[in-house]
Amino acid sequence: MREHKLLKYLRREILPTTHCPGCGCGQVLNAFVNAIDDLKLDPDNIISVTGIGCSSWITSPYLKCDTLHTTHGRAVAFASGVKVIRPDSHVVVIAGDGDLAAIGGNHLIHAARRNVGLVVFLVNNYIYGMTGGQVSPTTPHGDVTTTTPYNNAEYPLRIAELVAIAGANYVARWTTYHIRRLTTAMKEALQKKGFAFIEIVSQCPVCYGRRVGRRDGVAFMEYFKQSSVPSAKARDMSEQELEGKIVVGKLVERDRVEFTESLRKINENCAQETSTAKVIADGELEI
Ligand SMILES: Cc1ncc(C[n+]2csc(CCOP(=O)(O)OP(=O)(O)O)c2C)c(N)n1
Ligand code: SF4
Ligand SMILES: [Mg+2]
Repeated sequence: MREHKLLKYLRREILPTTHCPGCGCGQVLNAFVNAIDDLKLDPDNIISVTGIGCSSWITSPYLKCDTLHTTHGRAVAFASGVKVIRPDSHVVVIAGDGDLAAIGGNHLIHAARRNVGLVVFLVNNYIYGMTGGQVSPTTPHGDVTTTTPYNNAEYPLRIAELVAIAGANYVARWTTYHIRRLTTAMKEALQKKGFAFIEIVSQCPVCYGRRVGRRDGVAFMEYFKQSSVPSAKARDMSEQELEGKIVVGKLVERDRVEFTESLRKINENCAQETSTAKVIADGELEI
């Protein structure tokens, strides 16, 4: 029997995954593995860094590459360290909206500002899924969650726009409905130098969907299809018209110098200056 071409990228001994039926995490893994396969990337050259949450289980431990399952909110900080030592590897962070936009928000903003050469996939399911459905910084205004039982008084963070303003070289937003566009965007992000970020709007039917009347993955696919607006069209729409819409597409692409490349240049210059200084000092000693 012929084996599925993508199975070689997965640790089959621990499949099936822990994700609930209808969860978007499987779609994200599918898109990512397709992107790796299309680009013919060597998994030995990919280092996956995750935080804590259902989304952080997408690659760790299922993807057959080096995976670093870190602490909640700190995936970007760990990954930045990894990138400094392994600049030629694809260092990929996958984590949730709680992990990257709440507790880890400052790490995210400043890694984007520094333009560290990371690929970051933020899986935005609008909720803290793993811990039972608490409100997150991306939960829509007015939604009921376990910690906002009378509905959410806060307004959601437009996290992709924030990362774009912070200075990332590549920023896009897609949903799990746009699976082919998402795969293409992942390939673009993996090939981009500098900080590359994709907000992936995904579904948690169990902890979020049942509270807002979308009880399975199909209901979410219909919702994402109906609510999405291409970024080019959104530019001509007012804030009121964009209320409740999901703006999808590439938001930014630029070519600022990558952080670890700048660091290496500084180090090289310092090393040269130090050796020149040493020659002079030695010379003086000789005299
Ligand atoms: C320092 C710390 N604070 C809180 C927690 C508890 N905790 C674990 S996962 C999580 C939220 C997960 O939400 P998100 O990052 O959106 O991931 P999801 O499960 O929705 O994919 C929280 C609060 C923790 N493990 N560590
Ligand atoms: S709780 Fe939600 S996010 Fe977590 S695995 Fe289940 S459906 Fe997915
Ligand atoms: Mg979440």
